[in-house]
Amino acid sequence: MAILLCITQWDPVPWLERMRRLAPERDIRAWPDVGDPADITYAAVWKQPAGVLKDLPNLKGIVSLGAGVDHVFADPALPDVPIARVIDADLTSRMSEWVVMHALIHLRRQRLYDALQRERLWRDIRPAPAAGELRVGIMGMGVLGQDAAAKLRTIGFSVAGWSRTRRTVEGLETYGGDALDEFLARTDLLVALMPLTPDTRGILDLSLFRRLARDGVLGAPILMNAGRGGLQVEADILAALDEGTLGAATLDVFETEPLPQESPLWLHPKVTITPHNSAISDEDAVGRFVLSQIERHERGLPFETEVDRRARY
Ligand code: NDP
Ligand code: OXD
Repeated sequence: MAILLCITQWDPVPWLERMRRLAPERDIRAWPDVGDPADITYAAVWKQPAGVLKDLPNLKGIVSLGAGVDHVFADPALPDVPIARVIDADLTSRMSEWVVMHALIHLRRQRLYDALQRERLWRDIRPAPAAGELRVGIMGMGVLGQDAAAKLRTIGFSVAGWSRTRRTVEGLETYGGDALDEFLARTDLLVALMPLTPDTRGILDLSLFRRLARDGVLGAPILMNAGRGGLQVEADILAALDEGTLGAATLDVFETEPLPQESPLWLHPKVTITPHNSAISDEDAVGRFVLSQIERHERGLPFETEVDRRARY
């Protein structure tokens, strides 16, 4: 009975040390040092190489080391065992910090004030709308979307949410999958917090941007994406910014990560970039969560955060 950490694109060494420290009684290994594949009963993964998990004959479950599981499903030879993902209060809270901070930066036009400061210019930009005049629309009303919505509402933003199935959230305007146009038409600041699935890939494209509200207080609608880079068509974001369909974009995730040096997004004056760290996690908390899910499963209970294999999130 061993746990295999199967990690690429992050340094696996600190994860191996962390998991061994958190569960010293356990046999924990890190790919590619699998040992006897028959020993492995659980895998904790971040972007596992395709085909590695299918060679573990006694695998009983897979736990994503992140909230998203698109990286798990990218493996065409994924074994048919339950898959869990991370839900962690610290991660959720940090994502909401990112959403609230960047929503306020747009509302208060902080990027313009940064530019004025560099020119030593003392200028008051008007109009200066109040939070309640900015209609924020959150695409993806799951764990992250709902927390961000609640925190934005506390500040006074006018918030609505869109999800596959319509959610009922007290005090919040909500829309279901078939009401996308209605949702977009009332949205000045679009926040994408959706998983990457076959249904959502490329959803943030020019045709969608053109359906956003055109009568907002900031002049042109704004895009913020912290879900996954695969949701967005970067060429369309650039085209939308250049034709004025979008007024600005704040992006934490990208089609290719790290964002290639030659990407025009880097130096675009209307683009703000963060390096896929909007929800930097407390890694010990994530490690403890992963171990708690494995312990549950060993006791014969289902994972608390098992994902739907058909929906892929
Ligand atoms: P949840 O599974 O809790 O919520 C996902 C939401 O997206 C649900 O409301 C769901 O609808 C909605 N959704 C899924 N597919 C569709 C669709 N086709 N059309 C409309 N709505 C859809 O996920 P979380 O909130 O925990 O996380 C969301 C994503 O955020 C993760 O999958 C991950 O990609 C990303 N993430 C990014 C991080 C970063 O650092 N940038 C950190 C952590 C997560 P319904 O309610 O009907 O199920
Ligand atoms: C996640 C992420 O999915 O960090 O948790 O992107």
